[in-house]
Amino acid sequence: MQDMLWWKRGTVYQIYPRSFQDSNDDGIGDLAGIRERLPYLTWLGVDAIWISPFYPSPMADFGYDVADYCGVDPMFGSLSDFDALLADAHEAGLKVILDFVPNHTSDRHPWFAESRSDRASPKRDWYIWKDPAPGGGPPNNWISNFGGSAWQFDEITGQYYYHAFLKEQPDLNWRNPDVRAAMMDVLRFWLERGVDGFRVDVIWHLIKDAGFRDNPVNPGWSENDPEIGRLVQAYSADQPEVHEIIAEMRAVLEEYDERVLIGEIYLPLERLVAYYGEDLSGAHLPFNFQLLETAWHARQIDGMIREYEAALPQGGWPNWVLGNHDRQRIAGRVGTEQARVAAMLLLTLRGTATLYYGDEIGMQNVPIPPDRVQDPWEKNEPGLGFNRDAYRTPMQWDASEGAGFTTAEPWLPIDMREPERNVADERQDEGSMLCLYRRLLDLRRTRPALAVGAYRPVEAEGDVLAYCREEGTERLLVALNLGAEPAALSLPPEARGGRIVLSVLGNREAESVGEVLSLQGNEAVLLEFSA
Ligand code: TEU
Ligand code: CA
Repeated sequence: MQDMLWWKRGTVYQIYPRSFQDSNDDGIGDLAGIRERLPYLTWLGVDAIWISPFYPSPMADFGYDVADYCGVDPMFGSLSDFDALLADAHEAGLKVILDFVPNHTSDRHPWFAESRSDRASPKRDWYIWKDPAPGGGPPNNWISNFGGSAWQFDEITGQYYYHAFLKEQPDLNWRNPDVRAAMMDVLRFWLERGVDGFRVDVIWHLIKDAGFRDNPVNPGWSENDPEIGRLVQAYSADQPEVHEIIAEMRAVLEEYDERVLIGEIYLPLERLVAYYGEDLSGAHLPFNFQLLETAWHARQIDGMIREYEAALPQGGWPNWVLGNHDRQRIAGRVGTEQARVAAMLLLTLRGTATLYYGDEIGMQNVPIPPDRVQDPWEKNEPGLGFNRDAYRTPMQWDASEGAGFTTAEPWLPIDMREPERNVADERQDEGSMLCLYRRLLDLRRTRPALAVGAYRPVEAEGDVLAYCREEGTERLLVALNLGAEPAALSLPPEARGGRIVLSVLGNREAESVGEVLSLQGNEAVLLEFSA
């Protein structure tokens, strides 16, 4: 197992830096705060941290609008704070993955200032500029992911620029070789500093249709959906030429040893797996968001896992994501009881797992009073239920007023509804979500079948989902009850007489099972049997 690359056997922990730990009492998390909390992460048992953007930024989209790719925003600290964090993380055996945001810059990036200043600017073609449509108006019908036209008219030169997200986030023109070269140098800048890899923001967006054709209308869209869904994104993203760019990024990483390239991709399975690239020249891990997108029913999840496993290219390593800063908290979506089942699912499936900060203590979606809304998407399209602030609230470290996160007014409200839902209290309680996560992470490290073993589906019915994980002579069976009612699994012959290693509800360790494994409502069990 030690021969396996770290990013295959390891677990990634996503940190949203504004909300993890504030070290200087301004109510906003920072790099020094993350550094203080490294001992917690090693205690928990994760292997790598991915830190959402901390670069200099006007924060129109909370750091996903980058004004300098090679610096640190003073709000988060300095480059030397970053170096100190990286050194301590490595010392503690943790890898560090950065968030690379290549699709767009901030409108305050010096490149954009130069580009917009003059049609003859040498950086004009670094962004996507078009004349108004004949007769006026935007050049085509493309919509911004945050609502409204994706085109912004710029008075200075009388043309429109394209922005897939906010107008403060103009898209770079990745067809321009100078843009490519400049961005590859950004990767090298951080690789030289010693970072272990990148999570690449909206990687499937980088290349747009050369002819900028109108996107077709999506007949399935309804008024209560975000406006972006009104059109099918046929020409604005996922274009064949994007794979050359990703291969170029990958080649830069290959100049160094054991670095990882993760791509953020929201696409259907068959499109997603193309991002492994021809002969695996693309992303090592095209993020698999199927657990976020599939309805929480055993038969659907079972089918989805089988399809994903079957769709992987030869040699492509799987991965699973249970939460991120753009999606509802798992404990909010499926409930606190099922969130324990989800923890076992995430950490027993085959492939690299990515865990979102706070999910390990069962953090909830937090209601945000209207006067405290921060998310620009919610401000653009209010009331549709897409306020991402709800999943970005401060980490709950203890039961004190600022939750151990800050002593100042936090940038987003702290969830006070369940005072004992915090790291300090849950560490003391063996039955807590936190102790469950720690136990599962430990099993993943000590059981090769979980970390790197083969996956084999097991037939089950109703609310029960089951599969085996196998490596060498180690044989494990995972049975999860995705319902609230008791259920049973008739074990496949080879697993009969197996012994329970762990139940998410506790109290069944070492129990031996005959032909039928009984499960309480919301119970998930890991069973060991011999080959
Ligand atoms: O998100 C990309 C993306 O597609 C989001 O629009 C996502 O679909 C949406 O938030 C609902 O889940 C990335 C970042 O993760 C996000 O935080 C940024 O706002 C966005 O890119 C722009 O950089
Ligand atoms: Ca701070």
